[in-house]
Amino acid sequence: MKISDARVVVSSPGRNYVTLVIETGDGVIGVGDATLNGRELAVAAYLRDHVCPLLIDRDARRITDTWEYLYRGAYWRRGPVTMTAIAAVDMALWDIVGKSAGLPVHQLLGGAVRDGVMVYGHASGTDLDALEADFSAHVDQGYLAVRAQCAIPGLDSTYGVSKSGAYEPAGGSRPAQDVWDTGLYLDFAPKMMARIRDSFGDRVHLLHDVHHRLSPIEAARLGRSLEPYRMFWMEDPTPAEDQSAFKIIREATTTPIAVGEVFNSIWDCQELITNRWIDYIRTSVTHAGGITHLRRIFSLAELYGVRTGSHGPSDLSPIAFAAALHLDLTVPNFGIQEHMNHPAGAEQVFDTSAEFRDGYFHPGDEPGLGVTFDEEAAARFPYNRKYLPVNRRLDGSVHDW
Ligand code: CS2
Ligand code: MG
Repeated sequence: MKISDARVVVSSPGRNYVTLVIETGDGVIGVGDATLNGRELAVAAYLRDHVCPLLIDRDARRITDTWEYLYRGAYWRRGPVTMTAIAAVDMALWDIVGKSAGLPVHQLLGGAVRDGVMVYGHASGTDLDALEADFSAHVDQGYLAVRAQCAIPGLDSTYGVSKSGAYEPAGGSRPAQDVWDTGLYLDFAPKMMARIRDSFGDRVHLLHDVHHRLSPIEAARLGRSLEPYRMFWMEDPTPAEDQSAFKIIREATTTPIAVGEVFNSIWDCQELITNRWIDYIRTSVTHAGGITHLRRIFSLAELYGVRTGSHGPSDLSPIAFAAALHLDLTVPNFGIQEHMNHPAGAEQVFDTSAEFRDGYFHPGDEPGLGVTFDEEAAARFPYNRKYLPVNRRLDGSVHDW
């Protein structure tokens, strides 16, 4: 089953996506997501100029060998661009092998250990009333778990909150400028969770994303202040690369911790997992080397009682979401899967067999990943450079966004 073609499609159906299409000589087509929000063209060039030529005439069934070849053969390894490129190849090869075997990828991965994949949705609001209404709408849609984010009184803009319509962080031909103040946030965050628990009780899993913004001791304080609200997790409390910082947080609070969406390899999270400093690992199928590498991360996590909580925002394509669901269905230490609706227009390019029912997703039993990518339709949505915001403190200095 030789690879005869590998092509990169950069398109913007509702938002920018990078898709890798791999075709075999006998006409089997596999697709992979290569989207890196705000830096899409870096991955497209890495794939187009350096990886795709190496794929031609390789056996599409040698998924692990291809992964090793692209990871070790580049010499320069790890990092978001490299690992997103490798991930796209990996997803596409699993898709091809599934299609040629007539099996959904979850059956190639050992089969389902659960009937469905519990997901969490994103509720947000410009104030507590609006947050409560959006949270209620998600509960009404059947979500068993919902993330809560709210504008911080006194700050003009806050991560995770849209002033109109669906939240999309990447916007503008230059980075938007958000403003941040840790004191205002730390005072307000417990009020957010109190409002949700007062209105919905403990029956809905409650999650919150701190988005890398606190120092370790501030994160310890936040975790303590949220303990009365039985959080499912607090996410990215402090910049993830400072792994030893999590020891400080862990020793101060029982609020569960989720980290990993910015990680690209098992080595990025090895210390966090083996020290049990986190409860959920958030690495994504697109940014952490694909199904092949994510399986390894999840297996390491299983040894230490860490569960999965894969990143699944709208800036990963429906291909990535489907690949995540296939893996989620089959790992024993599954925790939860993030779900955001993809923007209007994406359905004209991506057609997925994944279905939502009563709080759970299932990828379906179509051969491969179960996602069809329409290249002709994609050509109707040209790339449109967008940047993620830059965050500045009240004194004007740059802070983590
Ligand atoms: C966020 C992401 O969903 C999340 O947990 O951290 O949406 C993140 O802000 C985006 O993926 C950045 O592109
Ligand atoms: Mg996050």
